[in-house]
Amino acid sequence: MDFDVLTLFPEMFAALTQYGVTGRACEQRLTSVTTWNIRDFSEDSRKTVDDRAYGGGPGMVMMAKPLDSCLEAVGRSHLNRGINPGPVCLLSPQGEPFSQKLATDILNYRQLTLICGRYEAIDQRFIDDKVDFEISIGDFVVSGGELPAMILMDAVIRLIPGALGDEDSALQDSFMNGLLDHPHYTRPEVYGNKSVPDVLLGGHHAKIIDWRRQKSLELTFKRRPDLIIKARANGLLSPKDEAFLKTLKS
Ligand code: 4GS
Repeated sequence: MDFDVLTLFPEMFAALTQYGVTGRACEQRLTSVTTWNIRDFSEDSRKTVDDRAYGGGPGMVMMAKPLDSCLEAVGRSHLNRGINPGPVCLLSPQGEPFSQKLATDILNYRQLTLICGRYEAIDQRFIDDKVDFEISIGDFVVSGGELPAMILMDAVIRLIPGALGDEDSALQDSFMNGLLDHPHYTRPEVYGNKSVPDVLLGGHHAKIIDWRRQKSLELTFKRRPDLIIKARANGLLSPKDEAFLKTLKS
């Protein structure tokens, strides 16, 4: 899975490409992140990429032309290398809410181009003509699309087979089963006045699986009842799960 990223701050992506799991995936060529500086495609000597909004109001708007030219260069690079360009995605609060489900869907693309906005907004004509879909990382506003793009790529890259060590399979992650994660413990066995739950020390594998599942269900029921309803609708809750949930309601 290869990413092309249009941005005014390409240096920021070192945070993704040079550290931890995502850094290793880049090193191993399991993925590639190619950044394109939108400012390099500005037409004037001042390297302008934004202008005042028609109709007035505060904040600047990113001009369509530099974005268009930059995207065209990305397209040419794909053509030159004989690869099929995938869709163009804009990170914006107007997009579809990002989720583990979306991350697994995106993993199916060979290539994805991400547009990172800055300033107040992007000229709508560029969005209408060139953007295939918009994704939001949450109902809040950040100062640029770079962190949202990195969050999206991080969530996708760690799903690429071989990106995680064998022992921490992505399938074990919280949310792959539609529920919140259960609590985890490591050494020492007693910390302060608190001991690790007995069941985790007993070595009874089936009991441990059941305990973790119940803790997941309990926490999800308390904090995110919306996820319980979704998991039920998606057929992710067994009769045993439902029986346990009944004990929580009373
Ligand atoms: C988000 C978000 C965002 C919108 C970028 C205003 C600068 C900003 N992008 N999910 N212009 N939430 N973008 O806040 O994706």
